[in-house]
Amino acid sequence: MRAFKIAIGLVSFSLLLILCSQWIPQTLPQYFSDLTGTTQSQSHNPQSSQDMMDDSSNDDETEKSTEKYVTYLPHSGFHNQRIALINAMVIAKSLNRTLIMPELNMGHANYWLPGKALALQFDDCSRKIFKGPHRVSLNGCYAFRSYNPWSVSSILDLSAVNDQGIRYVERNDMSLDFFEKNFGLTKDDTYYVQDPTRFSYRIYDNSSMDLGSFDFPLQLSVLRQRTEPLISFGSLFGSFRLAIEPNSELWWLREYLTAELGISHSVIMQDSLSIASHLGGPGNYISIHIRQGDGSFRKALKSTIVHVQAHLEKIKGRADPDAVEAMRQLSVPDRLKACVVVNHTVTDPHLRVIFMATDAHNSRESMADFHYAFPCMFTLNDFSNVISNLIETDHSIFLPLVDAEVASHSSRFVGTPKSTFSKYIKYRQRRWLKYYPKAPKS
Ligand SMILES: Nc1nc2c(ncn2[C@@H]2O[C@H](COP(=O)(O)OP(=O)(O)OP(=O)(O)O)[C@@H](O)[C@H]2O)c(=O)[nH]1
Ligand SMILES: *[C@@H]1O[C@H](CO)[C@@H](O)[C@H](O)[C@H]1NC(C)=O
Ligand SMILES: *[C@@H]1O[C@H](CO)[C@@H](O)[C@H](O)[C@H]1NC(C)=O
Ligand SMILES: *[C@@H]1O[C@H](CO)[C@@H](O)[C@H](O)[C@H]1NC(C)=O
Repeated sequence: MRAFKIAIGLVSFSLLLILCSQWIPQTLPQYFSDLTGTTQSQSHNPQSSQDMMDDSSNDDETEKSTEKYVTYLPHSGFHNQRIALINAMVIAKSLNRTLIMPELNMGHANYWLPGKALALQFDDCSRKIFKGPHRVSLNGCYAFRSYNPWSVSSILDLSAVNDQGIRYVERNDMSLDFFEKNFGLTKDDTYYVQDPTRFSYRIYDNSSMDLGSFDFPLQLSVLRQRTEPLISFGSLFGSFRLAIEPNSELWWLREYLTAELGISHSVIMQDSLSIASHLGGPGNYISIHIRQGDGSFRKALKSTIVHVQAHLEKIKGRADPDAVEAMRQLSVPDRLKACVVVNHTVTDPHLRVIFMATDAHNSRESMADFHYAFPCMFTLNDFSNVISNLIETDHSIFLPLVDAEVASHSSRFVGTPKSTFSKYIKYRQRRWLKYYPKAPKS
């Protein structure tokens, strides 16, 4: 796949070299003319798009030329990308357009930039990064130093998208001329929705909600009037991006996709279910998520642990400090076995089996008190024999997804306030719980 991308990159790069030295500076400003504000609106020019289609004569041409598309630009961590993707799917459904889905970046997050700048950065950096057998770090592409794109369908289960009748195609190339090369769509065929700030448009479905932290409203009913074959958004990230009334049709669609769009990568699933079975099987353990690695989460670590621990302490049971102390004496592997066979309904709640998903590298050191209080609490590190396949094949980027997946198969989950990673687990855990009729409801 990488080789293929490199080849595509090289071909388009040489084409660009031939065409571009004059073309880029002259055409880019127009290419991105601002169409959302007070400036002129461009109408679709059927002539030019027809010409494009005629070049590649083929039977389903007419269908292609009447299809309308919507797309957006991704950024930030995996869970934020997934939220943006779900927002885009809801918009595509509402506008009855085919969603052109960019790949998921599983590497280090690239940051938000205004749409225009982000499109240019993707074009420039994705080409530079895949230019040779070794990634080269080049000017202006520091944010892409570990850019690692995977098609959405290789990571997430899209069957719910299909059963909702949402049409999509996958975009495997972030160059600016992608739409022209693949769909014959030029800048004249495109309506650009600009996002000069990170929270610019809030997208409304006839809702009376206020703007919150967003700058201006954008009505789906107005977007529905656009005749251009392609509507191109900048960022669609953020849980509050769509202003849709609770219990409205689009609200249910978003809830449904949020619950159903789960991780489907087979190696991730296999490792996760193996770990879940060591923990007593799906629905037979408690899970928590402690996010503490950066920014506001680092500052909030103490209060996060207090919040999570308060939930864990509420679990009913008969206090049995001697049994808890005896458990502490065992080595971690022996303890795992012992914790799983203890009859939890009659013992101390501190002996419940707990899986902790966390971005802490060594929680047994950094959260020693917490582990001491709950000796039957385990983390991914305790299953190095299971995850060695991912580590040894250079796929450690998937470890957070294994963490999330294991945590999703619990009987009860407590997460980190405000974390999108926790939100993902919460939706998935609730969804899976429906499949475990005998899971303790405690
Ligand atoms: N292994 C592991 N990594 C985690 C965990 N929680 C967070 N991380 C890391 O931190 C990143 C969190 O980023 P995302 O949640 O994807 O995106 P974000 O924009 O930072 O999301 P927030 O959690 O809302 O800040 C993940 O991609 C992981 O790299 C965890 O429980 N286990
Ligand atoms: C939605 O779009 C498809 C494909 O362009 C078209 O066939 C269909 O009639 C549209 N549906 C509605 C309700 O407009
Ligand atoms: C939008 O909301 C208004 C009032 O809130 C209502 O009268 C109207 O029917 C709604 N339109 C649609 C398309 O739902
Ligand atoms: C666990 O303890 C409860 C309560 O005493 C009892 O009803 C149940 O049979 C026990 N289960 C097992 C597997 O021992």
